[in-house]
Parts: sequence; C-alpha cells; structure tokens
Amino acid sequence: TSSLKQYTLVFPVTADSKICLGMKKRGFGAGRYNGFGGKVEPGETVFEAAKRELLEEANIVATKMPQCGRIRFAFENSPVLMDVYVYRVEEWEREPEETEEMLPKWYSMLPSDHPSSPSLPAIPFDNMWPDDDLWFRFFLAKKSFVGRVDFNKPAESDTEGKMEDGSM
Ligand code: 6U4
Ligand code: NA
Ligand code: NA
Repeated sequence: TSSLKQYTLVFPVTADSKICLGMKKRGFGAGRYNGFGGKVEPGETVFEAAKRELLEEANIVATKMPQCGRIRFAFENSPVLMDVYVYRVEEWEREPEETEEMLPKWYSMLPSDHPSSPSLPAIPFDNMWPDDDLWFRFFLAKKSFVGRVDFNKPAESDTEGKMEDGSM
C-alpha cells in the first residue's frame, strides 16, 4: 500500500522566454537544478504551499501563478507516492535571490539559434531530475500535463515515465 503526499514545484518565467531555476543546496535532490517547492503542510492549500516555498527558497512573492501540471513520482522501496503540483509563475514581486536552500539562475527557454532567444544558457537537463526531459516540452509549449514516473533503485536515472496532455 502506498500513501500519496502533496508537493509543489514552481518555475518563474518571463514574457521574453527566460526561466529561473534553482540549484538545490542541500537535502533531497541537492546539486540539481529544479523548480522551487516542497511539501504541502497541514492547514494550507497546495497553492498557498507553492507561494510559501517560493518565498522561502527564492525570496519572491508570486502574484500570477497558474497551475500547469501534475506529476506523480514513485520510488521503488518507498511507500510514499509524491504528488507534485507544477505551477508557472508569470508575475511576481522582488527578484529571485540566493537563500539557504537554493541558488537561482536564469536560462533561455528557446533554442539558442532562435532569433529572439535571450543570451542565456540553455536549460541544463543534464543537471536536472532525469524525468524533466519527459514533461518539460509540455511546460515550454504552455500545455498542461499529467503523468507518472517510476524511479527504480539503485540507478536513480533509470526512470520509466509517461506524460500526456491532460486535465489536472
Ligand atoms: P524540507 O523538509 O522542508 O527541507 P521541503 O522543502 O518541504 O523539505 P523538498 O525540498 O524535499 O521539500 O521537496 C522536494 C521538491 O523536489 C519538490 O519541489 C518536488 C521536487 N521534486 C521531487 N522529485 C522530483 C523529480 N523527480 N523531478 C522534479 N522535481 C522533483 O522535477
Ligand atoms: Na524545498
Ligand atoms: Na518545506
């Protein structure tokens, strides 16, 4: 039997195709670039949790933050199924800054040969969770997505996943 635990995953994006990722400095997924987020605490909504984690980890206040996806992660040998709600932050107050947990960095969401690509590095998939490959194209195309990924130990990169357009 498994238990479902709610998490949030939040990506600030700009109208001119920049995305802010955070390098996780400690704990689960340390060293990897990811969105901002964490566990939903008792008594708060998933949306409130997403906003709180973004403030704690990047020091910005989301003012426009639609949900765009939902992914369930299963880890072999763990009874906990992570139920991750993904949001895109389109407007916020202040600017992302380094916190105890995360170092924020900006990347281009467009291919580098695209005429309007900002002069920033491309999204560093090699330094991200391996499943991000499966669903980021939906995120970048502004399509909503739902999916499930199974991580098999010991090789954490040995993932099997399935993503599709869908309602959340
Ligand atoms: P505490 O205990 O407060 O330090 P908390 O910040 O609540 O932890 P954390 O950082 O462990 O939670 O949350 C995990 C974060 O990692 C969530 O934002 C979801 C994200 N995440 C987990 N597995 C992922 C995966 N396979 N791919 C991905 N993000 C993942 O892109
Ligand atoms: Na976190
Ligand atoms: Na937390």
